[in-house]
Amino acid sequence: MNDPDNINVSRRALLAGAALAGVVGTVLASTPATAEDAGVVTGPPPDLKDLPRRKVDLVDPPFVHAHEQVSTRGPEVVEFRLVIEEKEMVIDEYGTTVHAMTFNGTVPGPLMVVHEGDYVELTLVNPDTNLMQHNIDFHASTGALGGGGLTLINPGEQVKLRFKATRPGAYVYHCAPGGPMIPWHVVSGMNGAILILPRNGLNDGNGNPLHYDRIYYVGEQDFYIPRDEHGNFKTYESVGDGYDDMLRVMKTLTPTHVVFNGAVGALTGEGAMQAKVGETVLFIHSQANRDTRPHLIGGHGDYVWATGKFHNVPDVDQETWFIPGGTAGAAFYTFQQPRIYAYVNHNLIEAFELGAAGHFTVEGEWNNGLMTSVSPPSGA
Ligand SMILES: [Cu+2]
Repeated sequence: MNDPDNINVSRRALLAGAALAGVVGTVLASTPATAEDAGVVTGPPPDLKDLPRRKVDLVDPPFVHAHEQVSTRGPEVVEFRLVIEEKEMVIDEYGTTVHAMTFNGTVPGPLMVVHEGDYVELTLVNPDTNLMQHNIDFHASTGALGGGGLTLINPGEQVKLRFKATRPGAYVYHCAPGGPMIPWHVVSGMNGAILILPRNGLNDGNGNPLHYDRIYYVGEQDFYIPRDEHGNFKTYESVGDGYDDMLRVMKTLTPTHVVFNGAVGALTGEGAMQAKVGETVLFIHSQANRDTRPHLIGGHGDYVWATGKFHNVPDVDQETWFIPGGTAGAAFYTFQQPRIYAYVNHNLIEAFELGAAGHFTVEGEWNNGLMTSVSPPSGA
């Protein structure tokens, strides 16, 4: 559908502004067109017909689609499809709602996994049931605002972007449609992550391979829900109606909710992550907007790439690690004791008052050598 020699994104961005002006006129009027600023015109795409192609069906976080850790294939073109879904979502136990903007209907969007040297080929779909213009910026990619300058689409449009995965690591992707639209879309849920594994898998920095038994993707999300004059959270007819109020809350830099995977408690109870004693888990943790500091209560980070980039030697024996806003981190841990672990943002106010906490349920035998109750609580 696109002639890559002649992508005139600026004209399309202007048309989009006109088309949507009746719905969210004040919003778009204040929005510089990112794609227009990019002025991107690409040349003919490279001939990749000799590379194998593989289509991947994405799954909802915290789960991750099946993938090889050590690649048994050469570089390939890996095809993904993301459908943008604007939808009302409940984000806490009190029924507070947000008109979320999502990739594939989840907050965060799904984790994609490829290997270094692969080509990521994404079809991005903006169904005509949506109201807003969207795009995607891959921090893992190079050029054109991370692809944002080539992917701005109106409701009823789709676009296909291909980029080469040159740097191994975990990276954020997010919507970035220009100006104040960027933080608004991101804090309304429109972010996710991609994991680019080294072709021969992870290692400890000394060349010793690291293999995981399970992988979980935790996407941390800050929400800024406006309140009415009585202090109750407000609801709105449509996504655009809440914009002005939400922007005021956003500018306080004080989120009303900081949650894992879209809602307070999403990763607890039925949603708790699972493991067995002796199993190794790779946690991918992204925060597209704010700093965070993951901590596993009762466990550690055996190997941690806090900023998620695998050309760096991992830190070992970590208690808490720091992930700057706009980054996806990776941590690797082998469970040694059973029962419940809490996985939190160790700003404990954010964890226990705003929602940034999940659980691990771990099965297996208790190791008294590591911990034992010498004398249970009793009268002093
Ligand atoms: Cu968007």
